[in-house]
Amino acid sequence: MTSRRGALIVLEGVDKAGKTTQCKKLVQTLLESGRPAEMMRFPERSTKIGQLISSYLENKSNLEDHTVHLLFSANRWELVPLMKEKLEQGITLVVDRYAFSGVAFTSAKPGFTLDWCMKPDVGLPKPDLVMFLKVNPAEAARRGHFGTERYENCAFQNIVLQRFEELMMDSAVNWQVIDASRNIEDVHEEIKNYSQKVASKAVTEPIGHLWT
Ligand code: Z5A
Repeated sequence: MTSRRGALIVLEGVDKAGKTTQCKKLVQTLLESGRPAEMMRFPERSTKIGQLISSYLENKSNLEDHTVHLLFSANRWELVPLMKEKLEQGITLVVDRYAFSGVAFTSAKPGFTLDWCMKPDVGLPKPDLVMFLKVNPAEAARRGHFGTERYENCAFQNIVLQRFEELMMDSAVNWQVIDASRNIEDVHEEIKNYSQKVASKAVTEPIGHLWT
């Protein structure tokens, strides 16, 4: 590993919280400040596993609940060599959803514990920072109606939010809750400040292992 690695920064949040908008703006700002940065997203729908997931999310196919959970996790693991390579090259990765979404969404289904859902993602590269974009459901609804993809309904999203809140109680992960109900620029300003601090600190630290 080079002595100056990139940081692993994750944005999580409820539906329509503005994750994608903010990931793109953050990458742009980091690049403008002279820091190599790239965006990644999960699910990464371009791989073979990602295509199975995409078809499931679009309600074009059905998959058993445990099976799809493991596929979401496998979709992250298949990208780990690339993620590590980039981080070690000094590239900061800004990631739109990660293992936390995986756990929050599956554990919102009946019969799944948080503990079981976390297991397949144990040992993934640990984010240096996870920002949770918090916006109340009424505000999110004003940003656009739910689409036709699986999970896009209010009742399910409320349970997902509760699961995220349980995950955020883990002090071993560097969580920051961001009030995402403000305008895009104000939200970006706060995200930028947290990210710049963490990116400077991460350069000399080894990449950690999630939930170990
Ligand atoms: N899933 C899972 O089950 N297991 C897993 O392991 C993983 C995911 C990783 C697909 O996710 C589904 O996969 C997702 C979780 C599940 N299911 N759901 N629901 P996805 O990432 O492909 O799609 P998405 O996460 O549903 O996108 P999103 O949540 O709908 O959007 P967003 O990225 O948070 O927001 P946005 O696209 O940036 O913005 C939405 C709109 O709001 C847009 O018009 C913006 O211009 C506007 N916007 C953004 N910010 C603001 C502010 N601050 N004010 C006003 N308007 C704003």
